[in-house]
Amino acid sequence: MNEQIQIFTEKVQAAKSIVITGHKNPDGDSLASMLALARLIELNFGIRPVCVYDGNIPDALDNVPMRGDVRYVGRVDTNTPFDLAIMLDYGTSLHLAGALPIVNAAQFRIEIDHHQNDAPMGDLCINDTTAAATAQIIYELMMAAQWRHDADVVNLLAIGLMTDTGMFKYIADSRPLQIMADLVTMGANIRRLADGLNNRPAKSVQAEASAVARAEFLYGGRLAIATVMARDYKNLDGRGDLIFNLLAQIKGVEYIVLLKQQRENRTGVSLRGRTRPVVHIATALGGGGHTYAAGCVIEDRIDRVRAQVIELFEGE
Ligand SMILES: [Mn+2]
Repeated sequence: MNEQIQIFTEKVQAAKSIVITGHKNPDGDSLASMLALARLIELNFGIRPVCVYDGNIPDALDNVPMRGDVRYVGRVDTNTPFDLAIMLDYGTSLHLAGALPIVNAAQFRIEIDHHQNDAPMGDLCINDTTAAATAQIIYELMMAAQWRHDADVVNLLAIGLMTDTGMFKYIADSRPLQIMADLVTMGANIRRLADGLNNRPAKSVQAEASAVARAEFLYGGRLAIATVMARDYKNLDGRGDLIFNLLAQIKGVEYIVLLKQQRENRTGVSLRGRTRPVVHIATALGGGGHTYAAGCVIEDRIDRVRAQVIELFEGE
């Protein structure tokens, strides 16, 4: 990490303009990591990076510190290329979506990520697939480099860890808890931060609860399928986490599928496995993701996609 910090420092010091971006439709880790790193760079190098996103930011993240500092990609001047682009929590170039041209135009690229990525775009890669969140890698960088930080940085890193680990339910080792303990010592207030994430419009919670109420259960109750039709699709906040949270509480449910009718001929498929992998199913459908959380978008009608998905789960 020391050599990486040295290159990082040189590149940031040499840059007159810096852009930070992450995956489309930022989640808590992606958004909080961008803002935390931007603040760290401002505090330690005296230059203010521009944070850019594509897609939508969920209402649940409205209370995240510095939320107003992130700009929609369509509102960023792309005529002058940035000296340095930093990609965080992005997975693959595809997920950068509208921010990809900005990244491609930059003179130098640094990526910091915990996703598996077979084709990294960074000239410098600070990647760690064992990290529970990108916020965890930024914390490690901050400590190793002895960067100055403030309350916003501490709270942002805490939010990244809390959201990406499902409040520490999905951790593989004790490191995220050790880091969280440090962040609490530095002033992060878990209760206040967690409550700040409870910020969703009623219609959004109701749309997801209704999808749960209408869910179907197949293969002896091991596969739960929830469906959101086009009229309700706009009311989903982020990825429909509530749907997964509720269905995962049902005895015997092993796999959860969320089918989203984005348009007449376009269906989003999100897959979750409680203890068994689902990524191979997503891959078979032309998508990908994490071992237990994966998905894809298929240019086809929802009823046909539903039949295809059910068939793929036969034998699971
Ligand atoms: Mn992440």
